[in-house]
Amino acid sequence: MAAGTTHSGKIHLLVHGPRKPIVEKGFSDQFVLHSFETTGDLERLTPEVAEKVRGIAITYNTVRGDARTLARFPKLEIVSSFGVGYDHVDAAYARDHNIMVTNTPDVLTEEVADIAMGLLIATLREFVKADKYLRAGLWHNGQYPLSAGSLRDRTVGMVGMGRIGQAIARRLEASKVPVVYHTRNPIKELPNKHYPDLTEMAKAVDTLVVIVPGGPGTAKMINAEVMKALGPRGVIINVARGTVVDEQAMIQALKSGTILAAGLDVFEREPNVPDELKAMQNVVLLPHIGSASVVTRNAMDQLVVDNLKTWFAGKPPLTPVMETPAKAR
Ligand code: NAP
Ligand code: 8YV
Repeated sequence: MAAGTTHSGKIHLLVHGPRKPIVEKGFSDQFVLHSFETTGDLERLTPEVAEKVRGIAITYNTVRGDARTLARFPKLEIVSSFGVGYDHVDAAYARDHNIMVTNTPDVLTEEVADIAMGLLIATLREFVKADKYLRAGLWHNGQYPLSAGSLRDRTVGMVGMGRIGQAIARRLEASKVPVVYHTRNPIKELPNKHYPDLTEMAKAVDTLVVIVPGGPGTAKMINAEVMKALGPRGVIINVARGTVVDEQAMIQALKSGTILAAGLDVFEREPNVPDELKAMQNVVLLPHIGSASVVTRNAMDQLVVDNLKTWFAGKPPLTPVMETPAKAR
């Protein structure tokens, strides 16, 4: 018998979310794949199939691995989720029910850091407005106005200094921008100043780059008080999760001049973006494209597959989340 199979035969996997060629083609005939693209589609799942499923691949964060969903699978051993953020999976429920959860860290770190750096410069130096100015033929009437924002006279406060936060900080430091950071735990290997209090850091800097996980622990942590502390030169770049910033408070702060500008890759209720934000000239808005290149998304898809294959080969998965640390089956 091949490693990882049982006497009752093949390993049944649920593929939940958009179809991905790397996932669909990634498994040998030792596996049986059941594909359901949306949460609505999952309602067609029969109890006979649910009873057999031992692994789930979540292929995008538009579908959820909440407790209700996971509870439908009595033999579930592992949830292999796409994306480094896994706020769409109930990892505490999984831990309590002996279900392994994996995510896709590292393979997207540099890509997301590139987007954060690009978004920061585009916001400060008004790339989108300047592009529209040129296309409208306005250059013939005169030079584009000087930008109020610049990277040259700024200090960046990183909100989150993990894998991606440190990759962004490296880019900023290469650009000669001073960097400080706020996390719950200081990192002793880092020379940068650590602020245990976010508002105190906001008072000391003029730019926040937000790259913490989503979920209840970080919900609306960038609130009206933090924005007031950041001040009228203040710029917020959010590449984390929309839930981390109080979106309504940010709209008010941008309107009133409490802060200068924002660059946003993520929103509270994606893909819905408030009309008020879309109407503003001092924001740059991206449709959650932090990791969205072919090369990086392929690497993420492959890691979703490899975590499942490694587990069912009887080995610890490659990238378990911290709630369900590595162990073999
Ligand atoms: P990571 O290595 O786990 O880093 C997370 C950082 O956040 C750590 O420095 C952590 O430090 C800090 N943190 C966690 N909870 C905090 C809290 N309550 N208050 C302050 N700091 C807190 O994760 P990563 O790989 O850098 O990814 C970070 C997040 O980026 C992901 O979870 C995801 O939501 C987001 N992301 C977005 C995109 C995109 O497309 N826009 C792409 C990839 C990732 P402490 O534990 O010491 O607090
Ligand atoms: C994904 C992300 O695009 O990895 C993350 O946490 O936000 C993005 O890379 C997103 O999770 C879609 O599933």
